[in-house]
Amino acid sequence: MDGIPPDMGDVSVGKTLVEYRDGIRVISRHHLTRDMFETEYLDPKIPVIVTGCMESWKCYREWTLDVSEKAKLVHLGALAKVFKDIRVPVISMNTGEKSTMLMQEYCSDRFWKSGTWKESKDTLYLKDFHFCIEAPWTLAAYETPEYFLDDWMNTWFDGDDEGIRQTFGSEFKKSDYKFLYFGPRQTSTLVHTDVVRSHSWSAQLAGRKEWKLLDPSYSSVVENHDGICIGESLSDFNDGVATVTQYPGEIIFVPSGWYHQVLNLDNSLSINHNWIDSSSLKASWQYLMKEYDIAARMIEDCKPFTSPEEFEDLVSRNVLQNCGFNRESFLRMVAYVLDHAAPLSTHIGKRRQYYGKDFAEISTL
Ligand SMILES: O=C(O)CCC(=O)C(=O)O
Ligand SMILES: [Fe+2]
Repeated sequence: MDGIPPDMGDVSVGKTLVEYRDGIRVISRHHLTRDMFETEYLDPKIPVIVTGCMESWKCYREWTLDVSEKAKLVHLGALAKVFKDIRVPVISMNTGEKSTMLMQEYCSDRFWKSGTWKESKDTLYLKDFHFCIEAPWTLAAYETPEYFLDDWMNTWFDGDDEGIRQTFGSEFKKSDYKFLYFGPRQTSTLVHTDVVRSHSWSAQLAGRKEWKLLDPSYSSVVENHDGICIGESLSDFNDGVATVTQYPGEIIFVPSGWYHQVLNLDNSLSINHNWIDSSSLKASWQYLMKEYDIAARMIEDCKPFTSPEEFEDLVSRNVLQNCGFNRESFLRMVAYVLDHAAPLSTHIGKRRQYYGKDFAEISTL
């Protein structure tokens, strides 16, 4: 039945009771400790769907309408009220063109009739909306589960205003890697990996999402020889691809380096964070270094007209533009997080120190 996850029965993996849904494990928060998440999913980079984390979230209760115990609809009126006259970024599914409009307008009967997107209108997907920055009161509307708390990117963006200003210039608007996605059914996101090979967690508030996840050992099917994504759709492949439906109340963990594409099966509302943690630091750094090589090759023609320093600077600026990080800002993030690390005695503090040393060896931090 629509909106209700199928009951696949329980399976034991090690000491844990899990359920398999189309090759992806589904596990309740009550059976998953932070330690287990690290050893079974985070460190080996295995995707997982976690249930039972969102029941107390205000946004899960108030920005949605209950249809049955598990099925939830997007509450257009509540969203219009919460975000009122804040401008939200939208992308046209027909042309790919990006624009902004007021949330009130996006939720209005200009686009919707009885909870359905009007067919006569170009389908617009509201995505990559920095809702915590634009509407800081929504920070209290949810709580990042403990599994995803070792978040170096958002710790740096939230905390080091001076470092951010020096990296991006004083014109730079405050930013972060916390997003709201809201789209009518059939809106989609094309195949990609997340920014600088970060992990992602995505919490489904209303409607269902279909995920296609590509095992990283098959990445070459969507990449050229430079490792740049050229594939338009994971639907063209079977090997290495898991296709799984995510239901309201579920959080999916998409590990660093996994290509994924997303289709909203219903009108869908979700919250997502991208994050780099201790264990993905090395992969992100290696990705960034590869981006330097690619950026340098792209502007090789400029070499005869620039000094080595100018050329380096140009490459670095292009990488910052393309990836949201360059070498300096990445190292600044690492130094900031290690300086402001959770107390060393804590588990996360220990992991940060451990992986921080490992990272120092490859990065000359
Ligand atoms: O929900 C979407 O459309 C895309 C989400 C995504 O790519 C992510 O959470 O990493
Ligand atoms: Fe993504």
